[in-house]
Amino acid sequence: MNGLPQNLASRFEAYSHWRMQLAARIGSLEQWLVTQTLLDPQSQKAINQVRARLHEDKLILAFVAEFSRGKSELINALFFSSYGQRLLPSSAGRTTMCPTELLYNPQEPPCLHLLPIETRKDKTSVADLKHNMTLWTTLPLDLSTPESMGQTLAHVSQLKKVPLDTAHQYGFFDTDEDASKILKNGENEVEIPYWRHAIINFPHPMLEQGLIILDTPGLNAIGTEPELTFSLLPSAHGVLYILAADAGVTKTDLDVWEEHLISNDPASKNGHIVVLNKIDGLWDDLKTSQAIQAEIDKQVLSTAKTLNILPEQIYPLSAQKGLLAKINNDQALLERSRLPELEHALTDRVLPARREIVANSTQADLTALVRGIRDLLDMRENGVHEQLDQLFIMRSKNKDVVLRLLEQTKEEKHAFEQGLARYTAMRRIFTNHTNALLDATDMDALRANANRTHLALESATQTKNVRRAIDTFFMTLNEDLSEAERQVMEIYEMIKGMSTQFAQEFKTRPLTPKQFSFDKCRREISRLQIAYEHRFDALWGRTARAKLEPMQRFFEAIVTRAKQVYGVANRDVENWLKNVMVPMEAQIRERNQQLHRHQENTRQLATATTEVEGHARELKEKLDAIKAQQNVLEAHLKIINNLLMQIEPTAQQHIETPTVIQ
Ligand SMILES: Nc1nc2c(ncn2[C@@H]2O[C@H](COP(=O)(O)OP(=O)(O)OP(=O)(O)O)[C@@H](O)[C@H]2O)c(=O)[nH]1
Ligand SMILES: [Mg+2]
Repeated sequence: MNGLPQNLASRFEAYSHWRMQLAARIGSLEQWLVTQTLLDPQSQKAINQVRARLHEDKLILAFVAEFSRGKSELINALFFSSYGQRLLPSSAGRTTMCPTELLYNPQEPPCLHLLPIETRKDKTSVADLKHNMTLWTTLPLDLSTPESMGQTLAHVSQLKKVPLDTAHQYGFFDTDEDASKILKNGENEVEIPYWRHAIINFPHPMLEQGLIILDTPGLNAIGTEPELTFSLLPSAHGVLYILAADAGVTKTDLDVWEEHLISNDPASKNGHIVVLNKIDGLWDDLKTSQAIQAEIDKQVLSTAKTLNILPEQIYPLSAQKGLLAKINNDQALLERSRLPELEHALTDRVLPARREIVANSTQADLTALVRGIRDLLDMRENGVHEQLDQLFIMRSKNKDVVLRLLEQTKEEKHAFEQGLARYTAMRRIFTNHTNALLDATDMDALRANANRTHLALESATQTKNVRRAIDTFFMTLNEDLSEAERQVMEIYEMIKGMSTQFAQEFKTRPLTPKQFSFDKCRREISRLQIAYEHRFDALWGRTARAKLEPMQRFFEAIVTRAKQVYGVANRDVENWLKNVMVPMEAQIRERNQQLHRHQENTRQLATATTEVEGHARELKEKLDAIKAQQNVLEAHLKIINNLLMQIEPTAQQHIETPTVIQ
């Protein structure tokens, strides 16, 4: 390294390259395992999933602030300066009127998808509507000129006038205070955003590699979609909160911070980066650069104090000058804009953190798989050793010994069959627990819980009843999770007991079944509950009585997120259930084949003992082949491990523990 930090784009490219390399290495391991018939269909599915996840990995960066702090300008400066002009509309006053996602999906031509605001009339969430693109308006994106692209993207600023009643139906101006503020001069129409959500499909190099940028409208905007708070922001890997040096930290800035960014979860706070934008407003030609610097430092300190964070978490910069400097290739201005310092923060904090998570989950999945294959090869090796021992005895050509051996293999087979019967009985109990487990976190149960809550909300006339209904919803979720955890524990203990017994009886290595935990799901649900409590007070603090429509929309956003969390938990638990028995089943299959081979060999040798020498040679060759397989497997794993442990040169030391496939 030459001491110069690489820029965001090249580091992001390096991250994508690392993912692709890892996926390719795992692909060659898979191919080799297939040629060696060491991969059962279930494990093949698992390894395929690991590869698919590496390919599809996304990094979501969200930009959050009160209106006009410069979110869109900052996105333009960070990612789109090469177009020589502003791509996303950025202007004084409210500009971005709907949450806007920038991403790239190669299956579609470049375009802008817009979801009409009218879809807010019914309760369907944006997440669900993403599966029904017929309701969206799609405009092609002409990449040939930045001007025409800019014109198309200007749609995210569109507004429309509707009667106040209609606005109410869409969830705008819900509170008494909001409604009294507008319609001052006798008008009966109000302006609302034309669109509810926008998705820009755009082949930008970083978006092609899996970056998703989420630009949001001024978050204190009246009628902000609760889904943004409950699902879009919590799924972001990095959240940038933007303040403007000219405005300072206003009451509404603080509202945004408190409602959308503060959570009691310290881990999520680490992903937040605070930007103090528009420092060019402090560039006074009559002041020395030291005096200007002192002024910026003072603002950073007071902002840190107000937000109760460390001053190091705040990046003072000028997005506008940064964009201008990049367009004009003006290095001095770029440095003065201090935009590169934010780029370094993103590369040094957000990227390595994501990489660490991806490395850890890949490692966890591979560890389980590899353990099964190692066990299988060990068992094969032991089996051949056993046969060689038998042969050794055979050499004595003592008829009694041979007969005893024949008897012994018969007994072994009988014992194995008894073990198999026990195993079959256990499978039935396993199925019962599995059903109880899947019932506990079933989507239908969640829907029923949500419907009960909706009914309770409809009959609630006071805020405290609304709160009680939603609290009950969360309590039921937590009870369901406790039941699911209990079932997981039962299943785990049962399999562990069975494999210990199996290992004792058949002298195999005892298997430790893969563990499963609902911790992630619990954390997400509790994060959702904290966000709900924050939002609830803010939303209903302003109204004396509970109102049904906004409340239902608010609650539906909570349900949407809970469904996503349950969806992930269900997928994970199903995968676990599918895979948890696989190593043991492989052991049983292998043991069965082994016994079969033993019996055959003994029988053959009992009749033609002269072939003993030739047979011993064959067995030794088999042993060599198994050893060679073990070596090739370890060589593959070494390469994968090296890739997993690869730490980027400028990454922070927080990747302390190397990931090793054990
Ligand atoms: N002087 C100065 N102006 C800036 C800077 N960054 C943004 N602006 C201006 O501030 C205004 C608002 O910027 P936007 O990017 O539209 O702000 P936003 O946060 O996206 O606002 P909404 O879309 O309304 O939520 C625009 O006129 C920008 O040109 C900056 O660093 N310095
Ligand atoms: Mg904007």
